Amino acid sequence: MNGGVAQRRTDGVQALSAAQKQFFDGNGYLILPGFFDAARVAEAKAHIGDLWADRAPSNPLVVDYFGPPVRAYLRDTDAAVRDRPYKLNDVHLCDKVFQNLSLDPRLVQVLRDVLGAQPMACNTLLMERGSQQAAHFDTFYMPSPTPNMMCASWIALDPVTDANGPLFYYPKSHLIPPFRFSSGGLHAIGAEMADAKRHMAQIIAEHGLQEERFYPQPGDVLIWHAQLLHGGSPITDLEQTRTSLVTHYWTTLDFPDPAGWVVLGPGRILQRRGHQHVAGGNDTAEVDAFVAALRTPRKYCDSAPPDFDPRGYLLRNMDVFGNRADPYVHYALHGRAEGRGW
Ligand SMILES: O=C(O)CCC(=O)C(=O)O
Ligand SMILES: [Fe+2]
Repeated sequence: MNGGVAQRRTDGVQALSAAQKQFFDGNGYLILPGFFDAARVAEAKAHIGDLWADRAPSNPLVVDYFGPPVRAYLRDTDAAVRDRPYKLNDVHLCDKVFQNLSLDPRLVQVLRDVLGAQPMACNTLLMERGSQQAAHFDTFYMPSPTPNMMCASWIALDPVTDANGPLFYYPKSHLIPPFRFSSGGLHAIGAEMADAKRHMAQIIAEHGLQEERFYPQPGDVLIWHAQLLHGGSPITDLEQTRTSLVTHYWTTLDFPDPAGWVVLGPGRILQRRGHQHVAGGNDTAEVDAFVAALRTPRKYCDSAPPDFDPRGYLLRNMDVFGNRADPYVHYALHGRAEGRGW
């Protein structure tokens, strides 16, 4: 694992050397030790309490936990949920402290080196405990329009041990041709997940992939490739927090229209999109407001069938609306091949 550790440069700039880039390309991940200092880590950790304390109706944050209910507004969620594994969605859309971690100026430089393009944060997950998530490819959930033009950063805000559910990953798994669903794409089709699971078990056995675990200190960062097989190990001690921020990045190559970006500063771009959807409210009104605010890149509007109805598409495919995906973009990239209607 040491080979994946990037050396810290003394000039304060952390862009990748040729050897580091080569390591990432060959192994599918890279570790950046001590990337964020203790003050940044302490600020972020303390700030989570502020997010939970904000009970105002205007707090848009949505939390997933092992329910029921599984998904709820943070403002409506019992504080006791904080003591169990949960994921806070897309805090980067509205919170400066976490935006500044996900899109730290030095981090985006590293990501640009890794991607060979301008990164654009598309999703974040803030957790205070391990995810215990089974092995997966992130492309099951959010494949970039152009394959492999995607990566993720995992920022440690706590020390990680075997007891608090370390991130695990299979080096070099990104080099194996990915599993394709019946659509021909990488986006998961629920009914075919059993086949995808068999595929993952098979490539682990056939390629002799060896699991590695990430045992960071606070402030360490791990970056992984779109197609790196990874997940969260089981937690054996729920008392130990494992605070971490995961950010997934696409690139502006896939979303070239600046109307779809929020620019925080040079090279610091996040995708312009809404928060996750909590079912049970007034879905129709929420879909209407979302559709009215769409700023779809022209090429996706032009590619839709003449009778395509974005509102009907979202109402019929609430999972798409749940991710606040642009209906035109989603249909062009996934929905058409998946046989989705409107
Ligand atoms: O932190 C973890 O346990 C896994 C997170 C993960 O796989 C992700 O957010 O893509
Ligand atoms: Fe993941």
